[in-house]
Amino acid sequence: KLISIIGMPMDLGQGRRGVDMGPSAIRYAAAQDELIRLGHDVEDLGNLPVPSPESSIIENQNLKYLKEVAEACEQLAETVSQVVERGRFPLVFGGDHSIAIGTIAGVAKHYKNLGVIWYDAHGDLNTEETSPSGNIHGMSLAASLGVGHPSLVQCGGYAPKVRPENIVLIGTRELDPGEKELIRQLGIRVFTMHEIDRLGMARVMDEAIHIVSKDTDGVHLSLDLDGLDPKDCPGVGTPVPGGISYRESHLAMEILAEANILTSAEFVEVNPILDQANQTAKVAVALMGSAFGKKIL
Ligand code: DIR
Ligand code: MN
Ligand code: MN
Ligand code: MN
Repeated sequence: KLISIIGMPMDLGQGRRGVDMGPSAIRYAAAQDELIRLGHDVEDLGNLPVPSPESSIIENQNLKYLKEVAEACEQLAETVSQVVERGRFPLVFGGDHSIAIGTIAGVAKHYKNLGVIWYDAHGDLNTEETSPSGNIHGMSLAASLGVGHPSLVQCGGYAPKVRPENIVLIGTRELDPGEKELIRQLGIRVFTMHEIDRLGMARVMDEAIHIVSKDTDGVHLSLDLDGLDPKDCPGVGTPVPGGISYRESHLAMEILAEANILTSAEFVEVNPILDQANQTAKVAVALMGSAFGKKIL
């Protein structure tokens, strides 16, 4: 594959400092070398500019740093779109999960129907009205579905980016009341930890792949490292116990690589300040390896 790495040092979408260093941590864990070893052509476009909290102000406690997040996502959408136009695979390093608004905006305009895999402990299906935190990283999937504030929903100048029937959530274990309501309303397929425990990851991935590739012409993987168990990925801002294991996650990525359906991906929420010796970034890179074709034999 022809892969273009884009770093998005965003920490305005949530409340804990340090996730802006996620792209550096992932690069330090040698992501590019790993992908080159697997035979891919890899270019790194560097980081896009994102304002720091010190140079920004919170105007609305229910939509923190709305203007800054929306502007940065517009830039990301433009950069991602250019990568797709050049026939390359956009691989975005976060940064908090608010950046998915930009990544998906940049990708989705090149597809009639984009499938999305949301690998996360959370649903990220909040809006200004339902969010208990006002943090935009908990609203990015809703915005991509066309639900939420116009500055987020209209990223890239069009909406919606994805249809509810073409997305799956995997690893879900913490949902706010408004998110549960939206899931019911839109009929979104959610593979919670319960389904992973009961069916096993192999069956969950088979079903998930069926859903995101049915009547779609592209599939985006949005992987929040807090989808994994905090024992394996301690360097995340909102850890939730009882998560997907390291092995299950490798299996999930290997099954995705076999299905060969991915057309873009992002790895988000790596926070080196909260991490133990860059373990979470190393897991991100190991999972990228599997997603891009690494096999044991
Ligand atoms: C919570 C946390 N549902 C919120 N969301 C997180 O603030 O909306 N998403 N951590 O990854
Ligand atoms: Mn998330
Ligand atoms: Mn999460
Ligand atoms: Mn479909």
